Amino acid sequence: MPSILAYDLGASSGRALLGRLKNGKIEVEELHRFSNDPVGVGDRLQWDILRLFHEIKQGLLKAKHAGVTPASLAIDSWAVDFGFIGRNGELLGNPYHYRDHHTDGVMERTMERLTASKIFGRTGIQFLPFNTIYQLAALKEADSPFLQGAERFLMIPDLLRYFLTGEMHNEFTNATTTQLYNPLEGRWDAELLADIGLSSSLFGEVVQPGTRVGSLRASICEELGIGSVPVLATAEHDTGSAVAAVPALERDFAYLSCGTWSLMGTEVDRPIINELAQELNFTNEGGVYGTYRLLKNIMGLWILQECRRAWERAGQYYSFPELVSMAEKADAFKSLIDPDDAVFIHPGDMPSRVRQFCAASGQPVPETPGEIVRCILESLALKYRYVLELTERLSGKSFSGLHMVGGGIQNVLLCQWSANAIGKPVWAGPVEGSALGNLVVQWIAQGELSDIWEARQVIRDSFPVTVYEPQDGTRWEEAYGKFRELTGLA
Ligand code: LFR
Repeated sequence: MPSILAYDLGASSGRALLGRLKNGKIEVEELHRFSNDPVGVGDRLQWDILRLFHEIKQGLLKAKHAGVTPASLAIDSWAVDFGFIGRNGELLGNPYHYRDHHTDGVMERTMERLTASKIFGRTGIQFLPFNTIYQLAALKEADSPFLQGAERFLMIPDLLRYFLTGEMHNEFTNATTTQLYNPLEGRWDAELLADIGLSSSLFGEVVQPGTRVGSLRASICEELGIGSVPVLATAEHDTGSAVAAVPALERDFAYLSCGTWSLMGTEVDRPIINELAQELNFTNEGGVYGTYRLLKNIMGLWILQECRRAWERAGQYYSFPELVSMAEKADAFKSLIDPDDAVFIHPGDMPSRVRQFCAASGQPVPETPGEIVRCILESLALKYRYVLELTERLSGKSFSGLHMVGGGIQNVLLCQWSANAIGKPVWAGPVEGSALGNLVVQWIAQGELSDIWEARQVIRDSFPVTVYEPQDGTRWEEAYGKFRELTGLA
């Protein structure tokens, strides 16, 4: 069986995985892993896109050294971010990081001008201050020279694919996250684009996951000394790939894709665009094979990752397992935060922000790293319960448990506490959700797997799922009451 290659780029690290289908099971080999370090230059926080492209080439070289010519490759990454291609076919500037401050206040202004119901009604996408629409509106307001020179708009995987193949296409799952794509009409929303003063000509044909979108340019094959490889579009939004890989057997399942972000929701056949969805600020991101992800972004392990970086800057290095073990020893439910408070979005001194949140809400102030991490993880688990209940209310489904996928499930304390908080079992696995979703979409395109349900069964047969049964119900129930009171979440 030939091998295929999946690149999965997260906000803090990327990896290249080689996948093979053998006797109905998936075998994966991690070829290459690298950090993704955003770089602050002047006032802007930017992605080091050329470094990422370099790492993609390293993945190809490692495949060559392993004696493998992949039958195809595809790339998925975080959503919403983009770059522009100019008249000469070159990238204009580095893509900005979605956590950059240039969008401060832009969402509020745009919502007022266009109205929230128009934006949501035409896109079904939740309001997040860093959505592409607000990033573009911010560039427009700033009269950005990049925008002036732009001929084409490409999102991160589109861009890296373009570097690899020389061909420009916008991929569907990622395009929907811009809040500029109209799923009801099945195209970019020309009216919203006009509202923010952008020409539709920047936005190209939208291709579905599984489409062949070129092959490696001759210059890359020559540089690396390799043969040409077909390049496919997969579910290029990492969350789209992660949900494609949820090893569910039942159609009505709830998932939590757990990484830098926690994305919780359910898969639906058509977008749910109504007043309740808008009021609860749920999203309908495009998925594979006509599905949509009715979900909500929860701030996720970002707060913990950012605390760890702050401690590191202060000269105290803790590994994640160390932090989790310190949290386990700290007192339970001393103080709680709303992880989705706007103070936690931007990079910075996160331990101070957690302390300030607790002080301002009249709670004991967590001091030690163990106390802070405990506060973050308990609060996340409680927020999961809240969002799971909203998902049930909005979708009209009821869930017997929760599938958790992604790197965050290596945090067993979080998995157990999530089960405790929701009072239902958590089924955790696989860890490499996005990369596996990326691979199975390629296999379906090649006819190696018949459809997404066969793919989910094969993933289930190939990777372990750890079951966490809920414990300690009464204490978590009490804590949930306290959490809702404190955060004002009705
Ligand atoms: C997760 C993710 C989320 C998206 C956020 C920003 O990696 O793709 O789905 O809301 O990153 O792009």
